[in-house]
Amino acid sequence: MQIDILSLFPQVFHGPLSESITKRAIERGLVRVNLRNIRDFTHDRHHTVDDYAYGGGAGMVLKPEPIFEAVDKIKETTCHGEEAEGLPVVLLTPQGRLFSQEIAQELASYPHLVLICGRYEGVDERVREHLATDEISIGDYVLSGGELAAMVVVEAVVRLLPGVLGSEVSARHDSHTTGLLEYPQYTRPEVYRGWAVPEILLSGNHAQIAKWRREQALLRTLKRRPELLDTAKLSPEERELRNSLKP
Ligand code: JD8
Repeated sequence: MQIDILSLFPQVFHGPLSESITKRAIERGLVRVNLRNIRDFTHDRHHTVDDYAYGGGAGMVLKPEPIFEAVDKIKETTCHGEEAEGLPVVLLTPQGRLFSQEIAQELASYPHLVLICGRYEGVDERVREHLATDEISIGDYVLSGGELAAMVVVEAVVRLLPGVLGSEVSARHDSHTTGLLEYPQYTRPEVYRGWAVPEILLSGNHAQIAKWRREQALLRTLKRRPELLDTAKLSPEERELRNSLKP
């Protein structure tokens, strides 16, 4: 997969991209990430990327020309014929659809992805209307620009690409797409500051351990994120139990 990221601050991506899973995925050629500075697509002496908002108001708006030209360049230089047509061009914006694991899966299915990061008061509306094919928000809180949101999207998508996670982890993940929160996990020491690991986990009884973990996941989900149980994969007994507790 190829991911092109347009930003006024492309340097900020180097840290996250050069660690851990994303780093390995890039090294192994499973994903290629191109960082492009929107400022490089200006033509005036001052490399102007923003301007005042028509109609007035505080703050600056990103001009459309450099962003359109950057995407044109990506389409020219990396698309072999028909591919440019269906190329997803994602604008990160507080007004986008709320990012989720489902959207990550959808994005991971494309061979090529373009992410546009705005700054200041956002981008000229014509970018949204005539260039972006999709708008995504990572949550209802205010960021200063789209960069951190794009990093979240990249990390969530890259993890899903074939070969990125080890087969063991991805198999666990598959079976774990239960829609429940995770069960509590422990490692050594067996007792830390007087706090002991639950005895069941030391029993070696794998059927009992699996049962305990499932219960813990269900109870935790019920307590913290009850709405997840509406769509979680539950056994008939679990569904019955849940309905008796909260109809
Ligand atoms: C892009 C500029 C700054 C600040 C108007 C739009 C995403 N979940 C999210 N929260 N915030 C953003 C986000 C914020 C952005 C830009 C994404 C470009 N800003 C804000 C206040 C007023 N702009 C986001 N995805």
